[in-house]
Amino acid sequence: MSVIYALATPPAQSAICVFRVSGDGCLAALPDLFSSQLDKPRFFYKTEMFNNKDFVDSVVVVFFEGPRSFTGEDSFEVYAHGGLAVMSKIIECFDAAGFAGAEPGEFSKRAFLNNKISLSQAEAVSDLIAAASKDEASRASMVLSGEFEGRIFDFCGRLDALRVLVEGEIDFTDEDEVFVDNLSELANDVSRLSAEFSGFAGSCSSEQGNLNKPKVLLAGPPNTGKSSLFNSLLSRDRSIVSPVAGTTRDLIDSELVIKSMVLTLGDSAGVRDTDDSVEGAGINISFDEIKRSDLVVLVFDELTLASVPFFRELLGKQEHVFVFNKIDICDDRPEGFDLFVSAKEMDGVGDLRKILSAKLSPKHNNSDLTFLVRKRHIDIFNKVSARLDLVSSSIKSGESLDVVADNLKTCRDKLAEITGIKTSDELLGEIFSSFCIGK
Ligand SMILES: Nc1nc2c(ncn2[C@@H]2O[C@H](COP(=O)(O)OP(=O)(O)OP(=O)(O)O)[C@@H](O)[C@H]2O)c(=O)[nH]1
Ligand SMILES: [Mg+2]
Repeated sequence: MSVIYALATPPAQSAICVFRVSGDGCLAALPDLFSSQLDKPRFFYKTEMFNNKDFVDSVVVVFFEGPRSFTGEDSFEVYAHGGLAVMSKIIECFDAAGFAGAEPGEFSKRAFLNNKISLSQAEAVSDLIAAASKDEASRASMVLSGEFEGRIFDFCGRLDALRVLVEGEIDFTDEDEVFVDNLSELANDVSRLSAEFSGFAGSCSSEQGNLNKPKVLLAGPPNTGKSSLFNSLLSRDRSIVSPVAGTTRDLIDSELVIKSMVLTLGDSAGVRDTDDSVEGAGINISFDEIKRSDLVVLVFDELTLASVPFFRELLGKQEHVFVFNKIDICDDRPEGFDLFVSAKEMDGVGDLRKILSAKLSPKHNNSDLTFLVRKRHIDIFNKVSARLDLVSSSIKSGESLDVVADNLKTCRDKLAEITGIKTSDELLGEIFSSFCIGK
């Protein structure tokens, strides 16, 4: 295979950047590229990189001899200073050496083609990198560890055992040999397999990022400090704060991480009667968002207590937290509030985070989900489940065993597409093109 290279770290100024190079013959270029003699694979060498006698950077290099490398090919990695100019000098250097820029996912694709990892493991590498929460990362790791594939292989083995029985019965029907002596037992075996498979499929989810990401909305009357509290929770000035009532007109949202939970936090327009059509449109959005949110944080101050009953009625049974803000300028602690804070002084903001976490995590934990998989896997699971149901009903209704055998074969072939044992070039191209470059 040709020699490919890619920047494996983001193309942005940073302490270090890492380049990967892979492909047969790439190690022959090492003496021209680096000043030190690199003898041993898997050792880090501090050396200097040159582009045809022009100094490029002081770098660290490690090389791997295939098949003992990520891709299974000869490869090496360069750790350089993370400046944009350094990166472009290294790219020039690799271009001059005749290396080609890698396509997205090309390193993982080569690892798969060289049997270093399975297709689902290659996909899990990509998902692990994209994971936004600890939960997603651990579910992607479960796939990467091979556990997911072990389960698929187990189902394949059990399908094979059923196929041997059914196909044996078809092929040797005229002979004395008995493969299936009781059709209803066969139907039961298929039903059991189908139920277990559905249970397994239920422990997989393809949704990433949005998976159970709860929506929390800051709402209430104008000027109570919703945007100030929004910014305090995010620890940055994302929403405009001003003493003018009706500052926030649109819905503003951002991701907020509390412990290992990622949630969407929204800041909304303060609700009041208004003749301003733009503000009115914003207020309508606030009403809609209140209904769509998993938890509404109602923010009041001393001047807006009269509207508390209106909001209580509006929320009904919806999950909510009543917050009284601006305690730095008010000593009263009115009844009926869950929390007293000062967004300005960051007083009580930590307690609000704790309340959000406590109210949301029991409903939004994914402990029953084990594997983070791709949408294509879910599509395959649905097809396999439907076929298995068909198999058991066709046995029960006494249909020809040829139909049963055919459906079992389809299930088996579909499952093989998950691990990549039977996958078309077209599908491979589609899968790896969704990866990012350098992976
Ligand atoms: N003293 C004090 N002032 C606050 C506090 N929180 C917000 N304010 C002030 O209250 C005013 C309104 O704050 P915002 O955060 O814009 O209020 P809002 O609820 O988003 O207002 P609208 O978007 O107009 O509905 C600003 O002048 C803030 O500086 C606080 O904890 N203490
Ligand atoms: Mg606001």
